[in-house]
Amino acid sequence: MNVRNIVLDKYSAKVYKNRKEHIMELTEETKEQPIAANSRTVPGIITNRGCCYAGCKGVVLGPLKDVLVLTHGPIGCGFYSWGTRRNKAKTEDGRNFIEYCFSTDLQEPDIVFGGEKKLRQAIKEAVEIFKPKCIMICSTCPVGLIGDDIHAVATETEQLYGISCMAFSCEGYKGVSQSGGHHIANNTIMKKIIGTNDTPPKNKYSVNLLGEYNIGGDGWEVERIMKRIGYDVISVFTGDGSFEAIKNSHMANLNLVQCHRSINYIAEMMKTKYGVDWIKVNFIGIKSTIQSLRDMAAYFGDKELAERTEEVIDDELANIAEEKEYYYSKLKGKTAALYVGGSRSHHYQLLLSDFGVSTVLAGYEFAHRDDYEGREVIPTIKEDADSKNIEHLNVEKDDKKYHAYLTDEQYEMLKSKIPLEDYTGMIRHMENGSIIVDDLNQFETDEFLKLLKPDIFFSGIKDKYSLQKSGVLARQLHSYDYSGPYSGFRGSVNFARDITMGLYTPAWGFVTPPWKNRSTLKASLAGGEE
Ligand code: CFM
Ligand code: HCA
Repeated sequence: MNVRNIVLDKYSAKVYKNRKEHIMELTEETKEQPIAANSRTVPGIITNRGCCYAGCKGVVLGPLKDVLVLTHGPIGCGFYSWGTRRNKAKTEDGRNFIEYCFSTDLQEPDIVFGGEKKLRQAIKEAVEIFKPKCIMICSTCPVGLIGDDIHAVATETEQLYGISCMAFSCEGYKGVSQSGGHHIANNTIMKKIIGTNDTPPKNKYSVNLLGEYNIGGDGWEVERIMKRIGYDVISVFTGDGSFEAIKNSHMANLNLVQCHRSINYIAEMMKTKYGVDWIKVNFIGIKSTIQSLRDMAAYFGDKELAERTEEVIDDELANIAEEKEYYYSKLKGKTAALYVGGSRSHHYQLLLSDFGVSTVLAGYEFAHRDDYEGREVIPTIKEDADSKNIEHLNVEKDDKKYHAYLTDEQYEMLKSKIPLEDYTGMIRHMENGSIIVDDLNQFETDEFLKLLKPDIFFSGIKDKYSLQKSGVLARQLHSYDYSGPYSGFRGSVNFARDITMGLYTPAWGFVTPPWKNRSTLKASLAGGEE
């Protein structure tokens, strides 16, 4: 029996029927088959997924440093999304709200009698104390259930205080994961922010970096390289990003999409409305970074830019050459399992392969089929009640602000050479014999661990400790275990250093958990005997 079936066989018939569609053992044949994704977790299964509010407030909006993001809900939602994602930001013009946790702290009486009064009061306090230019109100589950009209309060706030205020109905239960929240955030950023300021870029190599959240300083490392080459980075969505910069983002000539899962909606809508082309980039991994920089140069089609790109690549490579070789010698032949949100499990496999590490299992928490199978499958994805529940914005061409950098002929010519409006799915880069799992759960993690025995398991905070207790090295690919940056050239050797340290200090393998050599349950008989 293959590894996939050994794990699936332990399920009841009902769960088996559901989970078999989400797990794939790669062969020439299965490679072409669809994988089930972006659907509800079976109730009762311990999933690692988060909620819609996490995707909207935590992921996309949270990093905007000049925006006061106000959680309308009980305090736990705001508190547990406070600072945990490590999206770093430098203060500009004296405003940086990302270290704060703003919440209306709803209590039972507010749930019974309505929370709008409290929301208005919180906004009043926030305006008086912090004087923000923009407030974003994010609602959590109970707010949706009691029906507070956060959108009306946002309109009222704009009139009353003369600032921008936007409301996001991103109640946790909406959709099946964080993914719905990304979409909700994208829609309002598109509707209300992009295109509201028209300051011209400094040069024609003007770009926005989309889907880069500056975790552990990744975005800064990418910007450093791009600035060395001569690009004008107009805005970043949204790591170390700002409301002010995003207003102007439609003025750029090219959108670079790092995490397509969380931001592809904006990339598509900006192309339709403003004519800004987008390409898929990946600054995780040495080969991937080089390829992305070359694709960018090819897009602009300028000899000088292409030469400068090669100069910078050579110099950056020379700076890491010695370390790269050393870590390659340490890591070559090791195996890894990766389980992260919606794009890193793919990106990091490419970085691992730079150091000779192969992947035995990879999965996503909330990816859609295109993230696994490639963008071309989008027209074949069936909508369901949950996906229909998230608004799909239809934007139209803005005749005044539309600007296309390429002619139609240039576009067609480049389309076959660089990933213009395209990304390949993760499966395309994986070897036969490896396992792909959508919405991996605790039971499957334990089972696959025993069968595949990877040297290292990359995932998140929820499963990290159980992995370590099984004697396996675990590294968090969300927070980087408080290290980083891992992007670009320098980042790749930081990453290799961290996993080399872990692999050559196999502390977890030496620990015998208490349940292995003594009973952890104690009870006494009625007579007092143990
Ligand atoms: Fe994109 Fe992200 Fe990810 Fe994501 Fe996330 Fe994240 Fe992630 Mo955690 S935006 S999909 S919703 S790359 S927060 S920075 S690490 S699950 S793989
Ligand atoms: C989120 C945020 C998260 C959680 C990380 C983890 C992050 O999904 O709400 O589970 O370890 O990167 O901070 O993905």
